[in-house]
Amino acid sequence: MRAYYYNEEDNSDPREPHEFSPSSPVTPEELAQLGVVYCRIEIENYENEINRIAKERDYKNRDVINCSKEGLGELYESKLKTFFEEHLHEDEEIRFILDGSGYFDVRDQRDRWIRIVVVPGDLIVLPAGIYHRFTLDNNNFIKALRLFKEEPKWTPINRPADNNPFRIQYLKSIALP
Ligand code: KMT
Ligand code: NI
Repeated sequence: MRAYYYNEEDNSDPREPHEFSPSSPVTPEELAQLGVVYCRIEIENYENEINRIAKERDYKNRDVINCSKEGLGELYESKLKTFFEEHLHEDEEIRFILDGSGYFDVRDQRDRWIRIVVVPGDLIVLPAGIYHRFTLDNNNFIKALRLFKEEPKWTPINRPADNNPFRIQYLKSIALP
């Protein structure tokens, strides 16, 4: 995994890297301070490992999303628009990348965007209450396994959601002592 600060001065399409030159990298430790967990799982034999994680965290459901023009059909534009709107969830969000690539952007403690590059074999956990968004990159294709605690639903709550109890709880959880 690679993560870096997102250059907001760059007005190009969100699918462009938006990386500073030179880059302003973000380490896994810095992501962990935001509650963002990341690990690598071998694609060849991912099922066992995913099953273990799902069991450990009590995830009962999953689906596979093919995020591409072919995969989403007439929902392509609207889905991608929704994904890229800054939002939070009241549950953590687990994604395992099976194919293709894309970007998850998360806000840091000072409200700056961090861009996380995801490729096959990457598993990412975004905590409940973190403001984030997702976009495809220039390859316009990602296939990801999505894990859900209960029914395959995940309701995005768009920013501003500063009074949301999960948001408040999240901010408490990342506050320095
Ligand atoms: C999300 O929550 O933004 C998504 O599920 C995006 C597609 S998964 C790569
Ligand atoms: Ni989301």
